[in-house]
Amino acid sequence: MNKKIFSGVQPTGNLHLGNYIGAIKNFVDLQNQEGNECVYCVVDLHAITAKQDPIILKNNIRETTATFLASGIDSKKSIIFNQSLVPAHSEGSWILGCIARMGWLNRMTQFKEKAGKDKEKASVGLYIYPVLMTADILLYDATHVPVGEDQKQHLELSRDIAQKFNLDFNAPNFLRAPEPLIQKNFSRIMSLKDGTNKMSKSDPSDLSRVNLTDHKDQIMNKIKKAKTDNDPLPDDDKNLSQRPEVENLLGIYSSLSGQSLKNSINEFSGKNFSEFKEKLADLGYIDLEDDYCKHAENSFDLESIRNSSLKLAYDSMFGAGKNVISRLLPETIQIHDDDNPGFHGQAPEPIHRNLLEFSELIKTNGNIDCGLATDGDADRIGLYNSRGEFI
Ligand code: AQP
Repeated sequence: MNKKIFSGVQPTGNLHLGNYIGAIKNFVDLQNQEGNECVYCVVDLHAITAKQDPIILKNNIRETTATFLASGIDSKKSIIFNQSLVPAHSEGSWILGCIARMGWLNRMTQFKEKAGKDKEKASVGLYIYPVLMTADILLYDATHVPVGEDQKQHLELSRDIAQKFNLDFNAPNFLRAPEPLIQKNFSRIMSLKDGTNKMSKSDPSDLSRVNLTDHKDQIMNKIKKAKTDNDPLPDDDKNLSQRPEVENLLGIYSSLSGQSLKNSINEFSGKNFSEFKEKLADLGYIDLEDDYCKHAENSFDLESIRNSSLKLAYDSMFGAGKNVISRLLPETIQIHDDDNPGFHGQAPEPIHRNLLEFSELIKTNGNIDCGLATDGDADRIGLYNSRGEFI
């Protein structure tokens, strides 16, 4: 079966080995499988659930896109854009927020972890983050969502929301419940400083993670300083769960070398940590640097990829009558044409008006050399003709 893939990454800082092993490596593999249709989104609306400096955020959107490209995501094969340029994500999130139940959201462990002890001070956005994520996925009628293990619970929530919507409105299969695609092994990479915490962009210590843009010597230094314990490297996997840091390092090694944990243990049994760490640091250097710099420096390329992808993203939502958002609202408020029960009429003031207008514009200008683009400050979206003029 051809898969329709959707996934996103927050532009909250440098992407790290956890993002790479848990998600991006998988994005590239899926993109390269014949017949798959992939949408990879830089989810900037998710990023603002925590306070962001707008200038740094803008820069991070660029850097995340450059890292996507340098990691092997190909803009000719996959759709790449940033979420805030497609208003349907926020619109869908509101509608689906009216379907999701408080009790469901109260169970989300990521909110508990990120909000910490003082959850009264966390943003409402952080609390409803999984609803926005549900909208992201359902908008594109995605069949599969590649994510790290930490997002599994959110994916289950997306399925619950889709199923409740279909049930509430007696619309079987109207929204598709997506399947998570989670690596079987090493799907949760932990911090280099604490094997019980996941590797994360927002960890204040840069020594806790290997950034995909780190130089070789930086990686060597971080791996050398990575926490281990006083026991030797194990000769079997028994008791590894009592040694989370060692288990994590061996897991990273296994994942990057494409071998089982058992084989990695055999490879290093009886050897000392310095030898193991040296080999791990070699593998941990994913050679993105040249490609990354090339993409990061060429902001014109990034803009044009985003702009051409945006059109594809809209097309993908509108493709084959699958425009979920334009049907969500009529479905929700149950506007039916009695003579034709299969047809759902339009809401009087459809909140998806912008989207429809854009779609019409794109269709009517289909033969003209133009595309969706932003103005110079990337704050406004519209149609440009081939001379770079707003039309
Ligand atoms: N440590 C991890 N191990 C495996 N997979 C991971 N992912 C993130 N961290 C790990 C996966 O990477 C994808 C993108 O994640 P994200 O950036 O959207 O959000 P996140 O999960 O919250 O990642 P971070 O690094 O922890 O970001 P911050 O610090 O900003 O919250 C997802 O598929 C995720 O599962």
